[in-house]
Amino acid sequence: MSSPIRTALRAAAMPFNRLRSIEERAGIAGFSLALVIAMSHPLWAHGYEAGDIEIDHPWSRATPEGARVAAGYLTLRNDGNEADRLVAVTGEIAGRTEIHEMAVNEQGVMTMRPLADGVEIPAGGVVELKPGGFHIMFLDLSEAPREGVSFSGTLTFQNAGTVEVEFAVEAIGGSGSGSGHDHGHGESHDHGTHEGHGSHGG
Ligand SMILES: [Cu+2]
Repeated sequence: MSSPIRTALRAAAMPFNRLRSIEERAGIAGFSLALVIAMSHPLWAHGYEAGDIEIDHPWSRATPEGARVAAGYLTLRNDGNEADRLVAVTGEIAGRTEIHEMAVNEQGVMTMRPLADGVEIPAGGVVELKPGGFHIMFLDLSEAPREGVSFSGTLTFQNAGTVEVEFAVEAIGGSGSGSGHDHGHGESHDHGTHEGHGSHGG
């Protein structure tokens, strides 16, 4: 008797109720996993792909009255074997868009600067664009981002090319969690410094 046949016979002899219990266990595990994922993401979390780059939850914040700029955030994961770069972004509400880095300078002041070469996403790495760090800056706004009204845009990667995305818009003070609450990690800095862009935004 060859071994594949013996394996098949052994499988056939497996009691039915044991098979069922394995199925049930897998089902419960799958359900639990789905529940954990559902609980850790807001219902409207969304993702995109461009080549080896996974893009998670592009979002922006509603702006205070009269603001001339808005920020954009998202998470980038590089599943490839080569580094890539986010080199350009567009947003339908913005005349132009820059990629910025926010950091505390030697004087202890929060500043931001445009990154001419964009942001690198190392092979196998994850880069978060988030309040207080790397972010997208929408300038020359034709329209203010409004809470609950997403706007479309594009992301261009050096290797992975261009992909269309939707930026979900949270409340003023939103943190990207979808809860609409500011959890108080000093994000008010963003608003203050971003306002400064208005002077050279027109
Ligand atoms: Cu900025």
